[in-house]
Amino acid sequence: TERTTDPAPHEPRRDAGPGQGAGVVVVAGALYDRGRLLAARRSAPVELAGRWELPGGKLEPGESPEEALVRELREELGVEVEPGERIPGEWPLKPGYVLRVWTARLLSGEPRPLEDHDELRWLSRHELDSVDWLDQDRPAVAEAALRLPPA
Ligand code: DCM
Repeated sequence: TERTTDPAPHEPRRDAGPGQGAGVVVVAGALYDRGRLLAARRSAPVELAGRWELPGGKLEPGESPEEALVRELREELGVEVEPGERIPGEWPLKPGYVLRVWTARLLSGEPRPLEDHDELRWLSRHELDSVDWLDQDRPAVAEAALRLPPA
């Protein structure tokens, strides 16, 4: 979820370079239900709108990544999830931002595009290439596909 105030004091300068830590961590969820993976189409900002992603958002101060994931998916999709394992790897976003992905299992609720998205789709393994994923999400989606539980 994009905050309207920019940037908060805990966030690094936009030109933070190597040796300045991970910068802003964005956590996203590979959310599974009955052998399918959830894909979410972004509605904003304009340069990302229409592209598909694993839903998530920025870590807030004091939060663990798992806590941030639970909060973001509650806010954006209206569901409760249980985080699982981290998908190995880390992918650069805009300067100073990195994407890290966890698997997650749907506990309750039916995902709805409440914030940041205008469409959601549950994709089975053979449907994963049917949407235009954000470039930075593609390696995570490939890894997530390897972990798709049976239907
Ligand atoms: N982002 C991304 N891939 C994701 C989730 C988020 O590239 N799976 C990017 C989009 C934004 C930033 O991370 O530039 C913060 O996301 P949000 O606006 O959802 O908080």
